[in-house]
Formats: sequence, structure tokens, C-alpha cells
Amino acid sequence: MPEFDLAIRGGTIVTAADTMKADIGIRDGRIAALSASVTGAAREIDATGLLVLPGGIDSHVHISQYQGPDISMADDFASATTAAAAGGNTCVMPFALQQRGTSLRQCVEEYRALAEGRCIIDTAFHLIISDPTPEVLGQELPALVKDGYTSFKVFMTYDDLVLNDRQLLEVFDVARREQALVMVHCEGYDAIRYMTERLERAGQTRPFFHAASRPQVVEREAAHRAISHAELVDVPIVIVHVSGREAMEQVRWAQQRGMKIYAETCPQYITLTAEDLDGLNMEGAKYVCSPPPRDADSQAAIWEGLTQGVFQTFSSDHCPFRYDSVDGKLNPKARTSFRWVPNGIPGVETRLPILFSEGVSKGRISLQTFVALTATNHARLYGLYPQKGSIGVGFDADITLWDPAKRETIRQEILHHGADYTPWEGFAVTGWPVMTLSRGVVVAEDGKVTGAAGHGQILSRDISDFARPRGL
Ligand code: DUC
Ligand code: ZN
Ligand code: ZN
Repeated sequence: MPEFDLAIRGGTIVTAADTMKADIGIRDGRIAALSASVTGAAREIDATGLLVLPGGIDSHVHISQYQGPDISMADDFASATTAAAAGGNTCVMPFALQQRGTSLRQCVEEYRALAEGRCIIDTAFHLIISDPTPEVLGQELPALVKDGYTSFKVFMTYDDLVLNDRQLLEVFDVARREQALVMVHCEGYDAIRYMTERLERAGQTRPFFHAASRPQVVEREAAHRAISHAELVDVPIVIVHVSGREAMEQVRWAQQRGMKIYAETCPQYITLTAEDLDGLNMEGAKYVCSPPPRDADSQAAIWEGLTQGVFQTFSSDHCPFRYDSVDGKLNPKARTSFRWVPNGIPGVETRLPILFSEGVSKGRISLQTFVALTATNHARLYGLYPQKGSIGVGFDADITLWDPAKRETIRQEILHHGADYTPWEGFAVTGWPVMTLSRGVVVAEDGKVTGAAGHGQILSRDISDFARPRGL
């Protein structure tokens, strides 16, 4: 009997700490050996000339998430995890959204049912809390954290999701007690409403004005408020999808004061600007997401944050809608005002190539920083470490073989997501995933997805060390 099911030989292994030439031996879906030469495997993969990376973990994606009666997401769990695998990912973390007036537990079961048997790669749910009733705060949340749903997102905007300051404080208080991590969407509800109505009165309703309706000050104010509430409660939080200089500086300020404020940014904030929303006719709708892309100065600030360690994670915020569709970007109401354009863009498949190309290939970040930002820190922050997020004996054999020299042009026709466009059409990159292995099984190779629906498991997660209060 061979000692290993599979050996990956001749590649250059990269972790968040090291780069090394070594072979990998895989047994029963886990890494069983790392050494200069692994022999005695039933099958070998030749990784000569390739980087051997921990599979990407995308801790911020939206899949089959309820959008109201008239709008649908472009991806279900099969298509989203197919796209993710093709893009070099081995784990995604979508959200189970609580609709107001419903039980959080019931909503978790509904989202699990949508995912069960359909995922190509492993999946772990965060919760979205829109209705923090005494029952939710006192019973449901603590029980769900114990069951492995150890992080939840809250919103400071959107009619159906916004929590007021008192509700935010109550959720933070539960998170502190249960040692769960809260992800905060920082944009101020009233400020956006005021700006939206002002722009609409002036007839400024094209998608372009989406960005003007929520300028940086709106995000900065909300980030400062969330950070202040976190300080009051003494609870670590994650500020998600930081878009520009002003919110980044709030996070950096809090971190310099010793607070446990973590932050995430996304490909759109290093590659797109608000000008992209200014397309002919409704084309700008393809770029409508929240917070919106900003300007060149903010892109530079995001790079500052990425290189200085302000950001722990680089996620896609994959939130796909079809463009040419009545239940997507071009729904009938969207033509009357930007406020009706669904917020979100597809990106799970292009996140890794964009950061590799713009970051590593252009010399802005090291390979170690790339791995930390795209895999290791996601696992550490959200309680999947040391099962996932690195390459070492005992870790799941979640591995991406990466060709650092391969040039590719991002085009809709080569992607696997359910959306009918990519915001990065024509974007040239250097560095591309050539094979993705999930727990030792090849799930994607050279742009073809070979993984079976149902191979991906639904994971429960541990409490994270990063969620421990400072104890002041
Ligand atoms: N927030 C997200 O995290 N994703 C898409 C839209 C939004 O507002
Ligand atoms: Zn958000
Ligand atoms: Zn999101």
C-alpha cells in the first residue's frame, strides 16, 4: 500500500512565514509530510516552476442571499463555489441573513439547506443580524456561537438591515460575552438617505450618483462610531470592505491606540474608482457596490494599509447580480434612480489574480503578505486555524498551484460565476491559478472545474483568539 494518496513534487511552497522548496505528501485529505523528497505516493503532481500556496479563503462572499421580492443573486452555492475553485479558492464564507421578524436559527437552517450537497469547496457561514430581539440576543446567538457560527455581520445602513446605536451596542455586548467576532458595515443610514433625496430632487439619478450619495465622510463617520462603540464595550470588531483613505485612517488610528480593530479591503478599492460608475446609459450600474470605489488617492491609501498591516484580510465581497436582467442591475426601477440598483459586484474568481498581479508582480507586497491577506489571516480571524489557512503537517490539503509568470486577461467568457459580466473585463494580470486541490482532491485545473457538487463540506468554526476582549 502506498504511504501517501498523493504527492505534490518539485514546487516552491509559500506560507505567511516562509518560502521553501519541498514536496508535500497527502493522506486522507490532509497534509501528512513535508520534506525535500516525498516518494511512495499513489499519484504524483509535478509542480516544477509553480508556487504551492495555501488555497485561498474568501471570508466575505454573498451567495443566494435574499434580496427582496424582485431581485435575485446571480450565484447559487454550486456556481459560486465553482467560480471560487476556478479562481484558486478552497473555502468561502457566505452569510446566513436573518430577515426581520424571523428566527436566526431558522434562517441558518434555510441557508444550510441551500448549500447542502451543492458546494464544490468548503463553506462556513457567518450570520447577519437584522433583528436583535431579546430572544435573539439572549438565546439564539449564544447557542449558535456554541454550534460554530462564531462571527456575525451588522449593518449601519439599509432600510431592512440597519441597527441603531443601542442595538449595535447590544450585539457587541453579546459578542464580547460569547467571544464571537462582529463584522461591521460602516456607512451611516441617515446621511445616505439625506444625500440620496437631495440628489434625486436635483435629477441626479444615474448610477454615477450612487458614489456621490455615500461619500467617504459617510463611511468615516460610521467607522468612527463603530470603533467608539467597540471601545466602550471592549470588544474586537472587523471593519469590512474599507474603501478609502478616510476609513482606513480611522482603523489605523484605533489600532495605534491599542484597540483590537481589524479591517478588510477588497479588489474594487485598489483597481476601480467612482469614475467607473459613469458609463454610457446604464453601464455604470455594473460597478455599483457599497461602499463605492473612490479615487486614486484612496487607492494609494489602501496600498498603505495593505503594506503597513492595517488590513488583515483581502476579500472579494462577491455579491453578484446579472446586469442585463429584470431581477438584476437593469430592473425596471433602477432606470429611475441609482437607489434601486442592487449593490454588489462579482469577484470571487478574480480576487487572487488581481492582488497577486497588482501586489506581488508589481513589487508592492511580498509573497508572504499575499498568502496572509488571502488565506492565513482569514482562517486565524474566523476560527478555522490550524485546520485551514497554511501548508504544514496536519492541515487540510487545501492547496493552489500558482503560475507566477502566466499572463491572462480577465474576460467574462473565461469565468464561471453566474453573473453576465465582470467589472474587470479586459484587465491584464500576471500570475494565475493553474490547479486547486480541496482536501487533496483536484477540483479545478487550467480553468476547468473538475470538483463534484457535494465535495465541499459545511464547516463549523472555533472561537477565535482574535475575538478575545482586551479585558480592560
Ligand atoms: N455590503 C456588502 O458587504 N456587500 C454587498 C453590499 C453591501 O452593502
Ligand atoms: Zn457590507
Ligand atoms: Zn458584502
